[in-house]
Amino acid sequence: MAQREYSQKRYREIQGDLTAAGLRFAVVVSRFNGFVTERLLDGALDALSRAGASPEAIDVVRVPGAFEIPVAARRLAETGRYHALICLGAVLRGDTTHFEHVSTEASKGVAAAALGCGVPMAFGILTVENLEQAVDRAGLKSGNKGFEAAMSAIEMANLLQKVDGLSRPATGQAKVKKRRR
Ligand code: INI
Repeated sequence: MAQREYSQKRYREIQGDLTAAGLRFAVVVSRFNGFVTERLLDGALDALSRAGASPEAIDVVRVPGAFEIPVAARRLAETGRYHALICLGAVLRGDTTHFEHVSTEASKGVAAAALGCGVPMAFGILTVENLEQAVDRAGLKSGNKGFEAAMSAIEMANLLQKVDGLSRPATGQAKVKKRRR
């Protein structure tokens, strides 16, 4: 944790490193629009391996569609096995309002699952207008959102490990309820 000087103030900066060695991850990936989600998975696995995660520390879990990602992610997190999860899916707008329901529930569900169990869950679920936009974000023109999601998961896993290691001050303890683990 580096000490930085900024103007007159001194403070301690806490942020997560981008190393995955010694950490365990689950990647939850939906089969729907598999042409796109398999490329997101490739990107996520590339990021994890380049950051030093060992293959034994990565579980890939497949679900039917983006709607099913939150419940699987939550159940996986509750095992206590993983330092972070990476949620990958692709929701493409169609002719009906189905898109809105699936994308809203997937995003709200992942956020609620992460907050509910305190395990970081990176959001790598594309919500796009068409296949071209999806492919662009799955390794073509606009990078690979699976790779980016995995990097976020690595950073958050490291950050929360540091936060969990912070000590309480001897006096003047803040009145907060300790999270149950
Ligand atoms: N699931 C997706 O992952 N992407 C989509 O674009 C999509 N659309 O548009 O229908 C989709 N639907 C399936 C949904 O996620 C569930 O699997 C299904 O409703 C069963 O619960």
